[in-house]
Amino acid sequence: GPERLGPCAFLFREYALPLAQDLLDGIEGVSAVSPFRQMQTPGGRRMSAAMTGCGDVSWITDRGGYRYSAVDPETGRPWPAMPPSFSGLARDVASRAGFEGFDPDVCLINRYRPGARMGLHQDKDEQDLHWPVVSVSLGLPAVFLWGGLKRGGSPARLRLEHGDVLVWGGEDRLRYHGIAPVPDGRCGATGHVRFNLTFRRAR
Ligand code: MD5
Ligand code: FE
Repeated sequence: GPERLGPCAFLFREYALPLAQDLLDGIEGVSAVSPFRQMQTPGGRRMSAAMTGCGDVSWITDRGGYRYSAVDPETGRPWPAMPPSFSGLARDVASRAGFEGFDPDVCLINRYRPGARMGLHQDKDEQDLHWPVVSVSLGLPAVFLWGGLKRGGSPARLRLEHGDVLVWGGEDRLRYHGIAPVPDGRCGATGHVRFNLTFRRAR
């Protein structure tokens, strides 16, 4: 069973391992249509993690702010459809964590090369925060930073490895979180790269 990280936060170690090749093939297919890109923050900085996405909408950031968009601004086209292996995994693991009926409409795909990171932030651009976030780690290990509901204090550190899956819901849904700079290494499945799939219900 999962490890409990909080009242409503669960870590399913290696849950996605049997599906890893399907998921990596899905990432390949999505990124062939909507390529990975390093987006700009509203403050004008380039994010070190590169992103793409699939589903009805995906999350974007530019000088105009953070938001969900049905159109990929790089291609001017809708985002690729979510592969069935993606939505099936998200639905199954969410129900194991007690969220029956989770039907994600977005999968944001983050790509971290060595040195890339993600600063502490909350995920709060979604309309209905009672749905959980499901997060799948693939490739190089990374240290997940995991704070409280308010900014400040030193976050807990949790090593995430290839195949690990997290579910954040309920009172843990709005925790500050981030990824420490990814150390260089080599993963048999992905080479020098970490991917993270983040499933959400945005609308
Ligand atoms: C990552 N991505 O590893 C992380 C995993 C993002 C992002 O943070 O926004 O793309 S998602 C971890 C997460 C999601 C929602 C809530 C919490 C953690 N939490 O309450 O700690 O690329
Ligand atoms: Fe986040």
